[in-house]
Amino acid sequence: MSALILALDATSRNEALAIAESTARYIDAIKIGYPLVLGAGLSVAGEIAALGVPVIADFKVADIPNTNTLICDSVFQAGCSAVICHAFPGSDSLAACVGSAHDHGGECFVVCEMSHPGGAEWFSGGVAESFCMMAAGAGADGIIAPATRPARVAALRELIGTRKIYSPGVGAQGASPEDVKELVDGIIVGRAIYGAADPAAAAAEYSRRCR
Ligand code: 3DU
Repeated sequence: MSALILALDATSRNEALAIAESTARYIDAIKIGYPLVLGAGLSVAGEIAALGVPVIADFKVADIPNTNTLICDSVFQAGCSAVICHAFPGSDSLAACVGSAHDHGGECFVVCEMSHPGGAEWFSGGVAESFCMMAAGAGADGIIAPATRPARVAALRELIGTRKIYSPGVGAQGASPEDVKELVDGIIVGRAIYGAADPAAAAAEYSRRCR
């Protein structure tokens, strides 16, 4: 049983808010990122949060510690509840993201392994495990792991223990909720919901399948 997180990668404010409103009752959080924020501005985060849905900022933050702090502080001041960052810039950069999140009463999630085919080229084979240990060491609230590779999610679950795992790759990337719903805390679905003819009906169906 898993939560359902909508990856709202629509690029217009009005479309995004309409989808957020119509799907809100079926989803547990909305993940926003560059596609929406570059089109609509960061203030859209607060507008979505005002609907009563927690907002996760997927900026895959990956810079020096000071810049990471500036980015994450902006994200939380805009009304987001969580931020997603990369581990590869190092433990000090990661600590800056976790520190900002916790200073604002929010959460920080760390990308450990990506869900697209190219994600297996680099992240698998020990790197993801290292990132997972870095995430735990930094006090992160959870990690991002690929629904497209359930065996890898299971391996990372062994390392991350009871911290949360959010998992993208369901729907357009080919994975099903049933592949990982017993392993993860949240399933991230984007195009299969926001790109559906009836996003609310699609969200209702994914919600049913995540439970
Ligand atoms: O493929 P979808 O349309 O369901 O969208 C997946 C979302 O999750 C999208 O926002 C993408 O940027 C994000 N994501 C991954 O797909 C894979 C990752 O490893 C991390 C984030």
